[in-house]
Amino acid sequence: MTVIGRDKKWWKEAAIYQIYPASFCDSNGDGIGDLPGITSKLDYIASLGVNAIWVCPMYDSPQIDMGYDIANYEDVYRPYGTLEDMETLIKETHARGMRIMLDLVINHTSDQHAWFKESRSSKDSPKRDWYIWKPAKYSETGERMPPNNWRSNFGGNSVWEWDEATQEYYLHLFAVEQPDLNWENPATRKAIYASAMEFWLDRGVDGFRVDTVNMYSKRQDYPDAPITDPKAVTQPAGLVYCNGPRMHEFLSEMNEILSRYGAITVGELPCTPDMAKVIKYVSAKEKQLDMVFQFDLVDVGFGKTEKFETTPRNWTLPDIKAAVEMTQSIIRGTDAWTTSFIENHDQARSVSRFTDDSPEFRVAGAKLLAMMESCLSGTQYIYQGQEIGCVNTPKVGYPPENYLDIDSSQYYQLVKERFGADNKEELDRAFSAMQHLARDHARVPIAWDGKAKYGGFSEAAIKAGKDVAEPWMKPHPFAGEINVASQLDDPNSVLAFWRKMLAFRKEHAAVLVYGDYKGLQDNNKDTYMFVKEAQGGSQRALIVLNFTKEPQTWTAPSAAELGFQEGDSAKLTRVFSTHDDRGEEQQLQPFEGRVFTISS
Ligand code: TEU
Ligand code: CA
Repeated sequence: MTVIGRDKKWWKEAAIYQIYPASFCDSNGDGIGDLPGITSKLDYIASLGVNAIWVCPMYDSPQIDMGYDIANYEDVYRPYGTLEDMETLIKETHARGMRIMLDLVINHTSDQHAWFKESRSSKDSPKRDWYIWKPAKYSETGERMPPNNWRSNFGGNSVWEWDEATQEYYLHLFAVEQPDLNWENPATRKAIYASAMEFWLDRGVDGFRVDTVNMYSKRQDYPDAPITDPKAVTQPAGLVYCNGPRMHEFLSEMNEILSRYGAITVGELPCTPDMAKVIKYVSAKEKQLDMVFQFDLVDVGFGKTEKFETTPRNWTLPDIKAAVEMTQSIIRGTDAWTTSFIENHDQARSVSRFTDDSPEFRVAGAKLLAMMESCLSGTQYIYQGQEIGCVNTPKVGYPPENYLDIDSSQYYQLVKERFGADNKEELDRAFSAMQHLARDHARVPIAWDGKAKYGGFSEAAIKAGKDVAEPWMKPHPFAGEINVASQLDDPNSVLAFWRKMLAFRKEHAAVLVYGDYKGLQDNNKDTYMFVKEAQGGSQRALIVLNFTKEPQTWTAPSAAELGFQEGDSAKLTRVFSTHDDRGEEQQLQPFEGRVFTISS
């Protein structure tokens, strides 16, 4: 294991806390989270030991895709607050020594954005080519057909929408209401940079999470995607439209602006299984992005051509190990940087997906995953609610009608259309998949106080004696059991564990944040073991994680596996555990995790 020169940077060592405005904290009792709500929780966030926040889209939007459909980059969605509230949030975040990142959504806008309204107004509009318009194709029998077979990210339909008025199709890789911008036009790019980036950089934001960062450049011949789902008309096309020919040229252009402000970036990088391609985005010398989110780990258990076409827990531990290897390996022997995360607003709760969320095991499961995530190299991200071990909403007591996200509701609709609204078996199969994987689970309002109305989502308004509205999404049926208030002073809580874990990670940054990763016993289906090694081999750690609800015996790896010469003796010293009682040396309790230092 050799580590090449790895520059230290504040953002590499940072833990970054992701906030979903609609569901974080409601200050005025209208049932919708808002900016003053976020500001009111900054002390809580800082107390976790995080260094920055990333706020999901809070821009003016019709909310077809919860703000990822932006109508105006330079204004705030009114129910969340005003520009002034944003200024306060930025100022107050900085006052607590934290940085603030915003979501940069520039592959597409809302169809309500002034640019698109102008673009669709006529074929001669000066902004016509700010979006991607194409004439129809016709079949032999004269039937109108879209330009190619690409499937949109939501539902199963085409990425092309026919515009009656101007008799052309426009491209939307996501919802119909999210038309893709045309990055080929330099004037469009300039306007995007000014409106979406510089406007906010000038107001003091410290960086961006860059949405769908590899989709801006499209192959200009718009080829059909290969047929991988023969029963459907449209085909999954991510591998065709991601990482297009001019991607790196566009990112260099963006980087010129971002670097003037010293802004940091983390790009969302779907559909990029080729590690050489990933490295090109995050190698320091390429000056593109500081880091990316790869999808290997969060996609574990997804259906092959459609994420919901699967059954709960359709994975084995070696799949998780292989996924982690993908994201950890990109820094080995390179000048690239990586990220460590297991949840975000597009993912169901990790405790439910990867451990066991029954009352007996969910606390241990949450701590186990916290330990895994915190011992991996790269910049660490924590999603709101992860720190209290939130779990998915259950099947009983949280019916499909409560799922509001466009991704899951369109899928459920599709199943109804395909199999009939009375096909109980198919609908139940779809519901099971949603209960396991829907994005909705991440978007359920945070329970601040299990004893208060609606889980205390609007606690400030309640305290002020206001009559509060029911949250925009139904509260979690387990809000009474899993909430912030009950964990704040409990030393055994998931919350208390996260605080200790993050402090431990900082203390051992050389090995845990900056070290090289090596997986051991990759075929073991029950226990996950990996070694971390600091630059030059000066420090080493062994992490041992029991991913089952049974006790597991484990055998210490050989000296060679631990990075020593054959025949050397390697001493293991236990320095951190998920469980307080030490238990037996060679036996792990259900979902127990341990960290050892390794010395000669
Ligand atoms: O996500 C893009 C993305 O590729 C996926 O994670 C997407 O959510 C998935 O294909 C749906 O199953 C980003 C945002 O994170 C997401 O919330 C937005 O919906 C999407 O872009 C469109 O802006
Ligand atoms: Ca509100």
